[in-house]
Amino acid sequence: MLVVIPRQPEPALERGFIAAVLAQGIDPDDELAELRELARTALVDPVGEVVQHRPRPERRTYVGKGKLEELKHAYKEAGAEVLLVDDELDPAQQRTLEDALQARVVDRTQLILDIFAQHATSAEGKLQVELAQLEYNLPRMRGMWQHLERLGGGVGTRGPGESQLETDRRIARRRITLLRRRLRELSKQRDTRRKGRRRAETPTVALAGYTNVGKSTLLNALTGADVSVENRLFETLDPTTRGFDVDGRRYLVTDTVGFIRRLPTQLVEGFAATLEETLVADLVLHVVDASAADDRLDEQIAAVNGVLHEIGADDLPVELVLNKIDAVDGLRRRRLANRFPEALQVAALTGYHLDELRARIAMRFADRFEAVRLFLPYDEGGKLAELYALGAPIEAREDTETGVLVRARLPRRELRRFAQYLVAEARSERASRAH
Ligand SMILES: Nc1nc2c(ncn2[C@@H]2O[C@H](COP(=O)(O)OP(=O)(O)OP(=O)(O)O)[C@@H](O)[C@H]2O)c(=O)[nH]1
Ligand SMILES: [Mg+2]
Repeated sequence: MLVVIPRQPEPALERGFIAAVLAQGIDPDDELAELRELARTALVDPVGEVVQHRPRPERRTYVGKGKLEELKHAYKEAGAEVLLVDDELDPAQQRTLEDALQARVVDRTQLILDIFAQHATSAEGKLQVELAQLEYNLPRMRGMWQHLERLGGGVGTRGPGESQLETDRRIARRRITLLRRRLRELSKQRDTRRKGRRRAETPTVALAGYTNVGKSTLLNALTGADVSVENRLFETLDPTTRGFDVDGRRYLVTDTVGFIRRLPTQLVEGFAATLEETLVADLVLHVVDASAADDRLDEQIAAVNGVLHEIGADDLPVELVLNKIDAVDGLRRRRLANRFPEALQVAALTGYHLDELRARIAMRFADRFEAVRLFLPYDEGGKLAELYALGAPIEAREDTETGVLVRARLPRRELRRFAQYLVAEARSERASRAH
């Protein structure tokens, strides 16, 4: 029998209205483009905007008293269902706006937290998001309850001598402690995996960059991985590591969470463990979207450098990679080449210049290894195992009667350990015969 499965309807978009307070001289279009992008990623359709220019947000009403009236009006006119605010609100501002508009108010931090919650797939990612959400909510709990009390809502059952608010906070704090502990354990496990890679001396490259610049696409293209790629923000939350080979040498590439300007502090902390993957890399590929307008490009580069600094990764060697170059015309390519003469122009999507990128990566590590010939006698069998344990690529291996002759690339700092087994190129034949 034929069973017809109805197609999943496209998720309906909520109608969102944007409110932003901007300092004089800032172009609202530029500034709000990102918030609109965030909104769409969170399945909210931005249907209107009110922008207030003032040096800083007003303490109680955020937009200022006079502007609040205009906002109320415009919000209603637009038939919006939720108000999105381009800042992190304090609880009092949030309450004032909710009351005035009789609407749900979501600030920038909460919006980003929601997106992270939607996109978290691994157990660790989910724990990190939950921790960040609790940390965001904890100082706001008082506000929540006061809100209900003022509206005459019930406050539930309380333990003796304890208000509902205190109970909830206690539960939340306990959960935060638990989540932190669990995340520390997971981070330790990752450490162990990482140490394994260290021991193998496999060069590790971390992809860092603003969200949606094409990091995952690049990982896939370089290594044949199949990490999810979407034209939306924060598609990737969990680090993925895959390898590729150049001339028989293996290189590992790690793709991590994308950065954003003003990344909520709760997330920097929550995702510090994930970002550590960037920290322990030998080389950072700072991927940028070459098709972005000049000032957005500058802003994104600055934001990424800021986060790299914050996690203590700013002394790592960095290669700038201009991705999406296929979406850029010849003139702009030349201008970019002038501005960033060192940077490789690539297109992860079409594969353009990826061999060059692989070669560039290999070059950065070239001086780390030395090509050697070793003769390892059978009666010192342990040495051969040691050599393999290094993970150094064995380029050739020949078994003779008395031992094994290998051609390998050794990490420089391991050379001494094998010094007595070194054989010169020309002597190798003789050496193997003599043994
Ligand atoms: N034209 C063009 N588009 C690209 C290129 N590389 C990636 N894209 C597109 O850019 C969008 C984002 O790509 P992702 O690989 O998901 O970007 P990301 O940096 O991993 O993004 P997050 O994980 O969200 O931080 C997708 O629509 C890709 O198809 C490229 O070289 N050229
Ligand atoms: Mg990604």
